[in-house]
Amino acid sequence: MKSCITLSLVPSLRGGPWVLWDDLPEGFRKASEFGFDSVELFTDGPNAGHPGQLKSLLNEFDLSLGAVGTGAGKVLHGLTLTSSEKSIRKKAKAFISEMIQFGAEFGAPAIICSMQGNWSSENPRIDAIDQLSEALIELGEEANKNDTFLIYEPLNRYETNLFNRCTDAADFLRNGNISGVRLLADLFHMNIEEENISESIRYCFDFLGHVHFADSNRRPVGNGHLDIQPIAKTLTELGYEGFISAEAFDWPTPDQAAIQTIKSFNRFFRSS
Ligand code: LER
Ligand code: MN
Repeated sequence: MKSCITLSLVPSLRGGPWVLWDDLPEGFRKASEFGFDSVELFTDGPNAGHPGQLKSLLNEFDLSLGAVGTGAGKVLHGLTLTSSEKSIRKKAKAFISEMIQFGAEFGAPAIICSMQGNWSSENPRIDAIDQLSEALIELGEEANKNDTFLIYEPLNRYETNLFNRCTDAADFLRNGNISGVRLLADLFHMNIEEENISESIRYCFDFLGHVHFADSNRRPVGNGHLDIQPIAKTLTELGYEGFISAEAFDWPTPDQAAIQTIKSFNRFFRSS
């Protein structure tokens, strides 16, 4: 398992669940100094810094790129895969496709989170699920062509009404023969929605591609009441080899949040 820390390059989204902020070289320096293996980037589109900068920072600090988030497509540009408007759905797919190619250049998958959208009275659930399925099939193929995969993230009920639980999302991928797509287990969302987080991880393990590491209150792990130990034990027993990525509030400060996260990562995943 590899430790990973989120870095947002979108200052207007301050207050969101990212640990490091705004400054690409400084973010990479800190990730390396605090002992992380990798960085998960949240950008306003398919770019980060000036041309060539990301590649040289990854080399300079010997870090890998864990994933790239696509949420800006929704929060900055209003695009979702289940909009009632066909033209918006088309733009959403094009945006994600560019993000897939951007991440793939650095070996990183793209994450579909808020861009999945919601069903609504104008676009009933049955249609929205079809649109999501069609988009994931198409974008999963695109990811495969780029030697990577796509990540789909179930979100809690306050953020989407499509899939809130990893167990239901695993059934959706399996029954729909959707390939090239893996699931993101975000412990914050799972703490709200799943009956038993460890059992859910076990249930959807064949699809598991990424983990977001946060406590019950979305502060860095160790600052809430989530019982991480059995979850870490399950991931270890199952042989999970992916990223454990801190997507948490920068509480009380970005540096302290990063230090707390790596301390928890080492405690739960590195000590035998
Ligand atoms: C994104 O990974 C996520 O978990 C969402 O809650 C952000 O809106
Ligand atoms: Mn998440």
